[in-house]
Amino acid sequence: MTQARPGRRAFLERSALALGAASLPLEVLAQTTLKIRPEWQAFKTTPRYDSLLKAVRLMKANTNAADPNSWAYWTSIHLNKCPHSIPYFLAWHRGYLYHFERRLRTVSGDSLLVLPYWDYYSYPNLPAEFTNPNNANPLFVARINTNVRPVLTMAPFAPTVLNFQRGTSNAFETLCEDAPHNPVHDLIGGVMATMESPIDPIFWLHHANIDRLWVAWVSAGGGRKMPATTNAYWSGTHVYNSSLSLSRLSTYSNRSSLGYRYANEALPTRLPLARLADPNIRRAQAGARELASSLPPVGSFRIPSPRETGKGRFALSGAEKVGLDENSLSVQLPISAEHARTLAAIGGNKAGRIPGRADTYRSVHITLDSVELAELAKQGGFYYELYLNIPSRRTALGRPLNLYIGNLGAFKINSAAHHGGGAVQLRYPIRRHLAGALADELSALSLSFVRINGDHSPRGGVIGVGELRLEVSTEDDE
Ligand SMILES: [Cu+2]
Repeated sequence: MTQARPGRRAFLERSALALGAASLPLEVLAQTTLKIRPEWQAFKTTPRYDSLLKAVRLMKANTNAADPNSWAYWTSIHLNKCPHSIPYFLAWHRGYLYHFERRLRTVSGDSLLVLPYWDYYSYPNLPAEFTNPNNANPLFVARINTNVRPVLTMAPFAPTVLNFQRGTSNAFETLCEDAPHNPVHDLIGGVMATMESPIDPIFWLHHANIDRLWVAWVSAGGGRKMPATTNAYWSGTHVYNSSLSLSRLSTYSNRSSLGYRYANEALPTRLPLARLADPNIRRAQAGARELASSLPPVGSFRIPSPRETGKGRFALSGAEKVGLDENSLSVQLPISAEHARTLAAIGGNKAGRIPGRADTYRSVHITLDSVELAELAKQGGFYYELYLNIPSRRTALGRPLNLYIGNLGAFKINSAAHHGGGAVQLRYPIRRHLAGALADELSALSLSFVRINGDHSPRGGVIGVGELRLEVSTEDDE
């Protein structure tokens, strides 16, 4: 299929502009038709399916990790360079998939081979071709769960999510990485829960789907906006290794620079049915009384003293040694009247003070410090949604506010451990306008870890949190 264009010359000029000189593949410049990446169910009925199997087989058989024709070469790029929880998550992976797809064509000898995507919003079960444990099946690896329905969310597609890049508020990139990206890694488990996730062939279809959701988000319009091509955001280069890179600007548009599109570029409009019946959703829709009585049980923990926890950071409340297992759990976060005033000030005029301290605090976070994974949990297969329970506040529908602040699973912990070295610390920002609401709670504020399981999730202790804290910070992150 050929996309209507102003003319071939204009296209070549635009492409030349968009691609960095160091990474100019001439065949891309010469390309005038868009390659179409299909959904797996359609892909597997085409001759391209055999080409993919052939490429994966050959690449897995090649044990020279320095050779781009080997499977290990692509895993080591992800292990060493992938940006998670930092800017360029989407754009970096777009370029990574682009280079990988070209390599699949080279290895298979099929110039028409494209990467398929796995649309789990339509087909929440891992495609059967990936789960057949036959030795000769190059798409099989050991995993924990095969159905990702419990972790899907519509949050990134909400009409209020209008910004793109991490670091802005209501940002698609931040939300989409948070979910569905992270929990799909987590729930499938096995290597997918680690930084070596590209070993699992489903990694590539998962990320093609994430890339597709980005394309769909842009084309949905409604005020959703990317940084302009002239924005400094697009200057510089994505680096994959010492000999592989791509200009950031060329990852702005899948069509005009990279020459591909997706068979379906519409945002999902609904969750698969089983998720609609999920018990956690019912809980969130309960009335005030039911909600209060159905919060996950409150554990009892030692409360650390309020104190400075780093430069410009102060812990108002918290809990020590929080252990997570197959059950959901709530942790109380009692706040002194003095510190409630600090929160109210942050919520009111963006500047909170603590008596006796010189700092001016501007943001609020939940910080999980010294997070550890039990040995059995390193392969994932589960995850937790984190909710701040603010019972005195009501949603637009009159329900008590359970504020989703993020999630926690093996993928995020493995990633932080790999990139950060040392003790793992994870931070969950709380929007400033809610700081005043936290201040109103004093003793009623709590944080819930809602455990989400698949069919074969591990039981027993999986995660240890050395200290959980409600912190204020001098950073202004909104
Ligand atoms: Cu990923």
